Amino acid sequence: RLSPTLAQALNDQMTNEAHNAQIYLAYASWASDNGYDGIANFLFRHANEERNHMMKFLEYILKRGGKVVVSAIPDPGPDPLNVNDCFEKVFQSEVENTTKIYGIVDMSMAERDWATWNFMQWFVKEQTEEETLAMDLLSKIKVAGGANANNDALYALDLDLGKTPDDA
Ligand code: OFO
Repeated sequence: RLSPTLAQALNDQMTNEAHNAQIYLAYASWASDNGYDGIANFLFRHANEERNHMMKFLEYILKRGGKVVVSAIPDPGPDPLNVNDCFEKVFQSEVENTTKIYGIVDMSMAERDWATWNFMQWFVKEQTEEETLAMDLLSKIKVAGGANANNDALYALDLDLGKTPDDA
C-alpha cells in the first residue's frame, strides 16, 4: 500500500501531467491560429500523450490503495512568441518534469517502495525520449535561423511535423 507521502507526490504528479497536457493544448491552438497546422498536429498529439501519463498515475494510485485527489490544473501561461520560443518552452517544461519524476524515484527508493520505483522507470525512459525529441526539433529550428527562422524553413518543418507518426 502507498504511504501517504508517496500518495501525495503521485497525486501532485498526476496534476503536473494534466498541466503538461494543457500547455501542449494551448501551444497547439496557438500554432493552428498562426497557420502552422503540422506543428499544431504534433502538439495536439502530444497533449493526448500527457493526458495518458496523467491516467497512468491515477490508475496506479488506485491500484495501490491510495486516494486519488483530482484538483485544479494551473494555467498554461502565455502563448509562445514564435516557433523557436514554442519549442524552447516545450523543452524547458520537459526538463522541469524530468526533475519532478526523479524526485519521486528518490522518494520511492528512500521508502524502499520498489513497486513505485519500478512503476516510475517507465517515466524515466519516457522523459529521456521527450527531451531528445524537443532537443532535435530545437536543433532543426536553429539550423533554420532560430528565432529569425525564415518562412520557407518553418514551412518545411511544419510539413515535416504534420507527417511525423505518433511513436510514443
Ligand atoms: Fe512530457 O511528460 Fe509526461 O511524463
